[in-house]
Amino acid sequence: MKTFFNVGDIGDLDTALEEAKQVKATPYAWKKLGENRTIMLVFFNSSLRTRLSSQKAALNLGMNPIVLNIGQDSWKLETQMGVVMDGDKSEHLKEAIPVMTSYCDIIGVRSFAGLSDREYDYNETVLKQFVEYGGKPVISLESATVHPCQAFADLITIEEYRRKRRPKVVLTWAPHPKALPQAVPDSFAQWMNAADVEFVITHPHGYELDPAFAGSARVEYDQMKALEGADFVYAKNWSCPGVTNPSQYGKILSMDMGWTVDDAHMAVTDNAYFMHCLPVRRNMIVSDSVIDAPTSLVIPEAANRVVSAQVVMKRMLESL
Ligand code: SN0
Repeated sequence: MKTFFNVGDIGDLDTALEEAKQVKATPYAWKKLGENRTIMLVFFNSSLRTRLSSQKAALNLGMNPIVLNIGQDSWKLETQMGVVMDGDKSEHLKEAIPVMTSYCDIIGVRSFAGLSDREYDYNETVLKQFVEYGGKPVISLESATVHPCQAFADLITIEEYRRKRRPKVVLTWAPHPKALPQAVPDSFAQWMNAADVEFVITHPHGYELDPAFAGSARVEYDQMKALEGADFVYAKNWSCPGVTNPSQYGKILSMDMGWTVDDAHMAVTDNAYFMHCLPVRRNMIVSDSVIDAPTSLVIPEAANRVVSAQVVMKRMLESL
């Protein structure tokens, strides 16, 4: 495996889920595979789970992880081509990437959407430069439009907790005080469309996800109707994807607190589990009562981030 960006990169999902089960049961069985191998984890943005679960997954495989926080520990990096570098950016990605990849066997990159230039974000401009100038396998640790390690962990969690062969999974938008990227809902939609589940997306008008990710998923604008009979409720805020109106890209269109997932919302589900990728703003996205209930999966979901990362790194090591 040379890249881990999209669901297609992992191949057959049943095989991947079976491998995840094995990795979870015997995490240290591949300690020799990563011997004398180095993974570099590069962060342009903050992280808690991604950083720690990626390091833990690498250590489980016997690899040496190196973490770099761009702009804090390193020079500030220029990511745009052809610019006069007379500002605060001291080094260009065109040099920084091949230098970093000369020190490692696999590279993971976190680079959030800037949310101002839709084309720049949706072309995955920064991530693609790591492929082009790095020459080593690349993992997206949340880039402009995808967060595949999260979506894979979400699928593993759904597989573990499902009580029906084909559960109903509802992705619901919820309010947030800051404009957030679309990477988490984009990837979640992409993976749920590929999985054997009944998938419904609900959000206020204007929040339509890019069709490349939403695919043929059912979109229901009435949140309560969408949640009826749900087995899994996956809450997430995202800013305007700019599908229907490109000039609104990255903007907050609604702060409607009626969309906060609370007991009244969960009451219409089939005793659904609650999921969120974290970090979560309590009593904005979800009420204390719902996230603190025994049906909340946020902690096991986060724990599965080690499992998803380890399967991906294992596959990459096997193909080096
Ligand atoms: C990120 C996002 O893409 O929504 C990371 C999620 C894994 N979330 C945030 O940036 C939340 C920031 C905040 O202040 O709540």
